[in-house]
Amino acid sequence: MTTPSLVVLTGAGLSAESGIPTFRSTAGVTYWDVRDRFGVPQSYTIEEVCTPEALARDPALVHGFYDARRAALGEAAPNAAHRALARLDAAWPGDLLIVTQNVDDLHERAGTRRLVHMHGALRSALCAACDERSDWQGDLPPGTPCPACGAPALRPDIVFFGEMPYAMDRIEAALAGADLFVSIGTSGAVYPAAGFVQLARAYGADTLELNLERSAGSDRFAESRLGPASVLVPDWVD
Ligand code: BV8
Repeated sequence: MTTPSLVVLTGAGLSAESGIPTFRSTAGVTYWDVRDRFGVPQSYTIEEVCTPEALARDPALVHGFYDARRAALGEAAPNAAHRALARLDAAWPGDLLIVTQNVDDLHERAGTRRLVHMHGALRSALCAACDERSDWQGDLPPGTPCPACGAPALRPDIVFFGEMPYAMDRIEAALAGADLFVSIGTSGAVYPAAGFVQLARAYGADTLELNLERSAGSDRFAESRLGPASVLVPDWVD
C-alpha cells in the first residue's frame, strides 16, 4: 500500500484568523471593508486594483496597495491551521503539495516547505524588464531599480487578473497524481484555482472542502465541512 498523494489548495480564509482581510467572505473583514486602510479609493473594486491595466494607469495606487499589505504582514502571525499544515508537511511520507492563492508569508513562517504561491507573494518583487525576482521587505515605489539589471522596473510580484498564475505545470502534475485534493478557505470564485477540484475528480482523486461557509464550488466536493480553519484543519491533519 503506497502512501496517498495529497494536494492542498488554500485561500484567504486560511489567513482570516491571523487578522488578514479576505476578498469576498461574508464573515469577518474584507479588503472591500477596509479599502481606505490600504489606500484604495471608494471608486475602485479590489479586482480593479489587481490588474495590469490598473498598474499601468495608476502605479502609485497599485504599488501602495501592496506596500500597505506587505507592511501589515508584520502584525499577522500563522494560526493553528497554518501550523497544522506545517506539521503535515513535515510528517507526510508521501507526495504532498500545498498550493496557496495567498500572497502572505504565513505558510512559510509556520514552517511549510512543499509550497507554491500560484498568485505571487508580497515579500517578492518582480522586474518587468528582466523577469528577475528579488526578496522584498518594506515599500516598493514605482520606478525602483532592479538589483539584477538596474532597470527602474520593479513591480509587486503578484499575479493580476488576466495574467498567468505561477507554477501551473507543477500544480497540474500534482493534481494528476493526487489521491486526495483538499481545498481550505477559498470561495471558489477565481480560476484556474476554482477548477482544480474538477481536475482532481477527473483524475480519480477524492475531494474534501474545509471552509467557513458554503462556497461556489461546494457541490463539486465529495465532502464539505463547514467551520473555521483553525478548528477544521488541525482536526483533519491530526
Ligand atoms: C488567468 C492577486 C489566463 C493577489 C488575485 C476575463 C479576462 C481575463 C481573465 C478572466 C476573465 N474572466 C475570468 C477570468 C479568469 C480570472 C477569474 O477567475 N476571474 C474571476 C473574478 C471570474 N482569472 C484570472 O485572470 C487568472 N489568470 O486566468 O490567466 C491566462 C492564460 C494564458 C495566458 C495568460 C493568462 C489570475 C487570477 C489571479 C488574480 N489575482 N489576487 C492578491 O492581491 O492577493 S485573485 C484573489 O482572489 C486572491 O489571489 C485570492 O487569493 C483569490 C481567491 O480568493 P479566495 O482566496 O478564495 O478568497 P475569498 O475572500 O474570495 O474567499 C475566502 C473564503 O474563505 C470564503 O469562502 C470564506 O467563507 C472563507 N473563510 C473566511 N474566514 C474563514 C474561512 N474559511 C475558513 N476559516 C475561516 N476563518
